[in-house]
Amino acid sequence: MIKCYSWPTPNGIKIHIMLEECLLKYKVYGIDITKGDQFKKSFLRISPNNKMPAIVDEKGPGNKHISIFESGAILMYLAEKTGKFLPKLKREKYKVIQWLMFQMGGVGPMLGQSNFFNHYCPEKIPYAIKRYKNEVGRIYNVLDNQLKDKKYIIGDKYTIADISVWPWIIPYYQGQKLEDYKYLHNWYNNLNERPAVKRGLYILSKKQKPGEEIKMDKAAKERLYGNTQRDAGKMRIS
Ligand SMILES: N[C@@H](CCC(=O)N[C@@H](CS)C(=O)NCC(=O)O)C(=O)O
Repeated sequence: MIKCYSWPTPNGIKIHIMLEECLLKYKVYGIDITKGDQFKKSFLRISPNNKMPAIVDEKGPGNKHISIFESGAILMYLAEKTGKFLPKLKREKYKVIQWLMFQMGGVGPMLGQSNFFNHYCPEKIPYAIKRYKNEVGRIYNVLDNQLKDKKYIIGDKYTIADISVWPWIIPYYQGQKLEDYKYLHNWYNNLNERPAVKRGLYILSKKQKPGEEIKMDKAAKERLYGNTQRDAGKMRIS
């Protein structure tokens, strides 16, 4: 049994989709990041970065318990555990890994900042909004180019690269007109039809609807963007 500690944001949704695609046995525990669940000691023990998602696999390598944080690492782990969505041949495998890293180091952080300055920042800072809108536009163009004449990001195989990027393109998170990016748009719609993607999107959706702005009061904003966030990095866990 895999325990998945998560919340329905793009980084959480990736893992929900992967668990469904692999038909794994799992249980989801909601980590409500607006309420501060990510700072609880029990969670920091498995995710010292105070961010969800994280997983615990009771049957990890050597049939021993393992915990993993960082959604890219979790996707790689689940892919290797099941032998799905990550090719074995090195040349193909590294094609997937480079796009997965592009998602982790580019798509996620840049779209995340764009969302912050557009939706959650208490001040409207035009320069920051424009800077991230341009960066998101650049990333969309990179993906659109890559997907030209391809069904999936690396070609004809659906992989964890697709699974990692897809939830970030859900309307609202993008702040762009998806129709302006023909190939990315087609790819998005194509994946949206996958039954496991539909099931993955449903997970925890009663608590937070995917694609909708996260409701945050003043205390939640302080936890996520204020001194609580900075000081969380210092929390010692034993
Ligand atoms: N690089 C991390 C990012 C995870 C992340 O940013 N999670 C956010 C929600 S999408 C979170 O847990 N935020 C809580 C906090 O910042 O305290 C991953 O991909 O797993």
